[in-house]
Amino acid sequence: MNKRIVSWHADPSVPTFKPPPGAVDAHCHVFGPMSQFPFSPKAKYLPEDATPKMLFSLRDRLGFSRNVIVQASCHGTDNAATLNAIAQSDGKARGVAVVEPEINIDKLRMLHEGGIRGVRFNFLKRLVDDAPKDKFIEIAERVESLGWHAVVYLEAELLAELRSFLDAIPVPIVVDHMARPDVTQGPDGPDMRALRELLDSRSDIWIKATCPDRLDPSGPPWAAFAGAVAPLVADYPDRCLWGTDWPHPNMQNAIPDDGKIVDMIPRIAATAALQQKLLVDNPMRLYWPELIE
Ligand code: 0GY
Repeated sequence: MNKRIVSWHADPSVPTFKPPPGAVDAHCHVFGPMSQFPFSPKAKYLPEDATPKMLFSLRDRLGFSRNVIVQASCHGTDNAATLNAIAQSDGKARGVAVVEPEINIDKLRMLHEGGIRGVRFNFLKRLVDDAPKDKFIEIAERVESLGWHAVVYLEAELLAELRSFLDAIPVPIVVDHMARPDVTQGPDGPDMRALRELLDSRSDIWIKATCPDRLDPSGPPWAAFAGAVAPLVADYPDRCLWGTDWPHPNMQNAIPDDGKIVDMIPRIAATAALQQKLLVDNPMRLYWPELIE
């Protein structure tokens, strides 16, 4: 694993869709720069640098105002690259960290000071060596006093097996990429039904309506994704987030054009009211609640 991988588009198009003022890209990452922030020895991929400057320039090109930077698995539990990006953002970025189970409340408070508002629990075997559920619950209990939420990354097949774990999380839960449903099953397929059942079990579970490129094998213009996801956004309008997923880790064989990903938004959130919730009101409630009037 010596060759560094580029997984992002060199020249993304300017989208036709214009996001509402204050729109938040609520799922993106930074990589490195490696010279300053080396990757974890446990990293499962070795990306080229995807720097804060590149991320903020993409934000402006796509017409967004803010970013939520999610700690990527290649940086392990060292959140320095994510914190560095937040610190360079002029207050326009916040983040989600990945932490060691032993982390104490003082270190968590320091992360909070640095702009972190959530902790991520990753269950994807191709990305992490282990996912200790009991430790994750202890972390979730520890972050409750900070007002954080838990971001979980898992696959649809794991929803049933992880249900008692999810039930035991005492803070709001955000499900990355809707738990990766098979969107070719359509809006009423077993994966979407299982996700809806989870959403109906608690009012504080949110989803990211993200990653047409990852989830729709038909490729652009990602018709299966639009067909499966639009009804979900319509039925849970106050609990959906949206993000580019830039720099698209592990998508080097089908690198998406971020402008085209933004142009998906009206196909999953058809009205201005839904777009306002998806892109502004909902992410602000989780990441910048103090700015809500
Ligand atoms: C994503 C998806 C992926 C990678 C990571 O932390 C990560 O490395 O999240 C993936 O490979 O599916 O959300 O960026």
